[in-house]
Amino acid sequence: MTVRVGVIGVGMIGRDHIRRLTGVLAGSTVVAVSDLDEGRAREAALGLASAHVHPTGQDLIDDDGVEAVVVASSGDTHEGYVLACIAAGKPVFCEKPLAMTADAGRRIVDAEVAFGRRLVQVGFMRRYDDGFRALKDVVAGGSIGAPLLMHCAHRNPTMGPGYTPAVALAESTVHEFDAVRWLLDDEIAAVTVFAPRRNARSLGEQDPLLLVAETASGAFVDIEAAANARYGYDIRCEVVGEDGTAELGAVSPVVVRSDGAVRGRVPDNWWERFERAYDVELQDWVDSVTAGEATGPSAWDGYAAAAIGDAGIEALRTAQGTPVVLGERPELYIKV
Ligand code: ISE
Repeated sequence: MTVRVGVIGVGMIGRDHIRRLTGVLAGSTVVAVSDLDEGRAREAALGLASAHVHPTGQDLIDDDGVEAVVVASSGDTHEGYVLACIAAGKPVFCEKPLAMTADAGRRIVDAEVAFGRRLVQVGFMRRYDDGFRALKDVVAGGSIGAPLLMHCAHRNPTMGPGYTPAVALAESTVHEFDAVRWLLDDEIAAVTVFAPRRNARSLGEQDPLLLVAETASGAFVDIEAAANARYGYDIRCEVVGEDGTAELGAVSPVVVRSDGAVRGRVPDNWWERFERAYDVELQDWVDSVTAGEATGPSAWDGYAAAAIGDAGIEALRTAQGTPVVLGERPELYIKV
C-alpha cells in the first residue's frame, strides 16, 4: 500500500520531507502541496510525478485524494491545520512545535480525544536518533541507577535578529523539553530561566539562556540554549544517575589525531546532525498511517512541550521559578 500524502508548507523542511517521502522512504508518495507562497508550491510540485497545487492548506486537507498530511508550515499555523486534519479524520504529521502556546496545544489534545483515536504525530525527531535511542536504552535499562540530574546543551552556530528568547524556547529547546520527558519518563514540574551576560555576537535579543527544570520525581535538569556558538551545531545531553552517568557520544564519523591535536567534525546545522533521524521518524509515521493508528510522539507530548515553553517565558519575565501545569493525561495517551 502507498500512502498518498499532502504537504503543507514547502520551505526548507517541507521540501526535505517531500524528497524523503518520494525518494527515500518506502510506502509513500506526495500527491498534493500548498504554501502561502504559491510560486514556491508550484516549484516544489515540479519534480513530482503529478502533484496538485492547492491555494490553501485547508483545500489540501479537503482533497479526497490526500490520505494523510504533513504540516511543515510556520509554527503559528500548526494549530489550525492540525485541528482541520482531526476534523477531517486524516492522520497528520506536524513538525514541531505542535502549538505555540499551551492553550493551543490543549485544544488539539481535546479535539483528538473527542475524535477518539490518535491521528497526530509530532516531529520530535530526537526520539529517532541513534544516539538518543542508545541513551534512552541505558537510562531505562537501569545500569546508571535512578536519574538525579541531566545536563543539556542546544547550540546553534548563528541566528538572525528575529531569534528572541520566546522563539528559542518554542522552536529550539522544545526538543529538549520532549527529550527530557521521554528519556527520564517523567514530567517537568517547574522551570526557572536565567539570562547570563549577553553574547556580544548576538544579532537578536538575549543570548544565551540557561533554563533549570525540576521534574515531578525531583530530578534537576539544566538546558543551555545558545544562538551564536559559531563553531557549529552542537547538541549535548548527559544523564547523571545514582550509580553512573550516560551521555551522547561524539557525532563525528571520524576522529583524527595528528600534530598533537585531536580533530573531529562538528555538524554545520540541524539538518546535517539529524538527517538519519528524520528518515527513521517519517518512515515510522508512514508505517503507522498504513497500520491505522499514530504511535510516535503524541499531541499530548506536543502540548506538554508547549506548556513548558509557556512557563519558560513567564519564568524569564518574572525571574521566578514557574510551575508547569498540565492537568490529567487523557487515557488516549496512556501507554499500556
Ligand atoms: C530549528 O527550527 C529546528 O527545527 C532545529 O531542530 C533546532 O535544533 C533549531 O534550534 C531550530 O532553530
